[in-house]
Amino acid sequence: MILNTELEYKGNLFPSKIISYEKNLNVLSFTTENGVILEVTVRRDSILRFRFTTTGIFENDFSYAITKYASRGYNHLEVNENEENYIITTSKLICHISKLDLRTSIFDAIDNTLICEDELGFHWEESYEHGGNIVKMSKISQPGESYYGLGDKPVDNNLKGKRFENWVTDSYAYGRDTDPIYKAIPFYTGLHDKKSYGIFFDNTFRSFFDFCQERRNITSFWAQGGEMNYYFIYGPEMSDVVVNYTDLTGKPHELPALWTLGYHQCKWSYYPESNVKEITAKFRELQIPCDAIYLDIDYMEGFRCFTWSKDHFPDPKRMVKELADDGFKTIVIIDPGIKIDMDYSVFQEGLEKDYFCKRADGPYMKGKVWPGECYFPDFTKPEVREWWSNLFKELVEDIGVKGVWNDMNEPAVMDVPGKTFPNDVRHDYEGNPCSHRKAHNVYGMQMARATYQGLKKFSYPKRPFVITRAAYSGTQRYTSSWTGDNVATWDHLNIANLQAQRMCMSGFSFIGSDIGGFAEQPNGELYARWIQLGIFHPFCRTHSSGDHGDQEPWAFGDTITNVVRKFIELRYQLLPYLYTAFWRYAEEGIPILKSLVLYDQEDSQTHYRNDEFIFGEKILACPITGPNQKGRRMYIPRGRWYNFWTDEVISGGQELWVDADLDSMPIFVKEGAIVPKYPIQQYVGEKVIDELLLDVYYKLGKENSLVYEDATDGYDYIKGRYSLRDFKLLGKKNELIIQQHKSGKFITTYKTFKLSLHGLPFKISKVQVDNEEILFKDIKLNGDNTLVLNKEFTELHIMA
Ligand code: MIG
Repeated sequence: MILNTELEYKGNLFPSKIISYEKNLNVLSFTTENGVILEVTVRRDSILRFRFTTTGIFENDFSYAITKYASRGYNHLEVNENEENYIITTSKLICHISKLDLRTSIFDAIDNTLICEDELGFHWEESYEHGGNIVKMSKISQPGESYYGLGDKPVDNNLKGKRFENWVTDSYAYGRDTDPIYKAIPFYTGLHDKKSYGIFFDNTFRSFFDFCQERRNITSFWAQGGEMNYYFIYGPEMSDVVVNYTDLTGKPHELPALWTLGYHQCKWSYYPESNVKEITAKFRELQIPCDAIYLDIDYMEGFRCFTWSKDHFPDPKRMVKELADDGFKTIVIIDPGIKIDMDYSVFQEGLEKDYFCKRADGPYMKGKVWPGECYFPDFTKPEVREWWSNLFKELVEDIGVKGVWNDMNEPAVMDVPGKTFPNDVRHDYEGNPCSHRKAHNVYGMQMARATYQGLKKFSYPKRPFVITRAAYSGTQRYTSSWTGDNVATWDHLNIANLQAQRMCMSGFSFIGSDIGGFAEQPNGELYARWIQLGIFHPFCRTHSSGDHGDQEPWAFGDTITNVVRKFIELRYQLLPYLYTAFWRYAEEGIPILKSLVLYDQEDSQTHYRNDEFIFGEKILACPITGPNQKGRRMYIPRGRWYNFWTDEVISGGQELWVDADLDSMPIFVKEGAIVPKYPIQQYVGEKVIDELLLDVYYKLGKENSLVYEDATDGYDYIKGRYSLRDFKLLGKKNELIIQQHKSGKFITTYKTFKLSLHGLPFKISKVQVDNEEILFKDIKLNGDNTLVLNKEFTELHIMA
């Protein structure tokens, strides 16, 4: 009889010395005496994947995060060895792997700078309770190193000195430093010696990151199960790190329709129909642009997904059509919990087809959410996603809903410890059955993906639009997102700013906050300041819980209404500029918002900045973040910038006071920029664009600007029907030259550009278009330095 019930605690275990090495094309395997295998895959010259097993065998290699469209291929790969190390060399990196214990050090292949170095390196602890290992990694933090990324963490940009957890969690009224919250994006960027690299720890179990908190010079990450499986991504530019991470985990599968970049109005809840109509009518009456109106959970019958309340919305199809006729797209919420109700067809079908999640011993996973007791589809099973996607047929195809908003998909469960499923719940995980410990962080992602598949199918030939609250790395391929249940306080305006920037540097640019705050009520000033920030976020929506009063642009009196209108109008004017930034994101993975460190990492002043950010490529914005302010100090990054309101030119690389009364905010435009603008519209498509305004900011020297346009919706752009204008500006003392290179087959509705020349240092006396002098009367040159000319030019000379 065995009497000893004490477990043998072995503590941390480590790889021992390498006894064999094998190379299979770009996959290098190193096996140690104690049975650890390290597999290094050279994905690109700048991307190495490190994967460890302690059992002599790897599990099936499957990841929800990595996209099949990721680029692969490298220019150079060489493996050598000396007494201590194996040495892997690509054209960008040199990686040493210690023969003694598998520890790695990575160097820049060009100048040999040490970039990233293991401390203990890979180690593990056996998990008696669940089996498998707690997998761990520790690295030495280099002198002066800073850290960025990790998705939606509500903290200052630089993560140094802090520890974080990744476990997707419903976090009503979270605050600064609350952790974890809604998203799990286990990707960070390190920056030292003006060089930047990234680490993506592709492990969906509950994971942790410590940036020099526990020990001053050590950064570590670990997970409660699964494999030590991470990608090392080298820059040295931080923007390249983010671009490569985004390439690996995916760019949006299509551009969003232009209207999704307009202003959206939401509340929990607008109902019944008459209330919805009142709100939309008020937007038009007050001439405040708005493209989308939201229905929260009360539009349903007893919170049953895919149903409508007969009392509140007797004829949804008619209503949705009437709203559409007035330019409003209707967006509805869909949660994962399916009400246990034998008379409810969605429930019946899910039950019959065995689509609901079950506990380890067989019973269904039963949990309480809005509809009462529910079962939950297992979205990690492809067949279930297919079924779910088809449930949208009526909503989208027949009723005409234009977007779906997935909430509670962490998954959130009420009145239970942990606020989610218990750990033992089983999931299919794409044919790799596992417990909730492994599937939790991807559950919401897979729900949003299934919703996306439905929207894509039934919106066709238009583009789909989905919003999700929960996310794991890669979710950006399918959907946009918001930052969850924030609060109407000034600090939350700061948090929203940080979260949007952080999501953008974590590969997920289609992000915004509940403008004004979800919980509690803002005063007019806070709301106006938040709108000013919100118009620079890729997703721009006011939302509130509605318990604390109204939160529409007109809810705070005329002064505020006018400020709000002014900034939403600016958003609409800047739509072609934002759309171009989105196109660059979808095409190349370039984040739409750039924190100053991402914009100029060589300037160490940027490493701890939080408030200022670059919107697109050329606009610098900074919100006012407190009450009663008439301006603020802010850091202007290096280069020369035009004050957006006054055209005053200032030199960056310094902190400055900038005036900004309530009807203004600090906005600057990079010199040399050409910023495209549309006329103000009440909704996208209200007007036929008959002239493109180009704001041209003179610079002594060169600058490039892009303008991307297409049909604003649909898929023709994929077949080449887009219009891309590449402008090259060259400013001289007595001359301004603009060259235009046009590509794509889309023909824009307008025939002319209206150029507005800012900061021109001379009086115009001659204008030449494609080598021919043009008479002033033919170009409509005005005294205020605006000129109207045909959009087809390739070279324009404006001369003194
Ligand atoms: O338990 O649907 O974050 O945006 O309005 C609250 C009601 C559920 C949480 C979402 C919020 C939404 C609300 N939901």
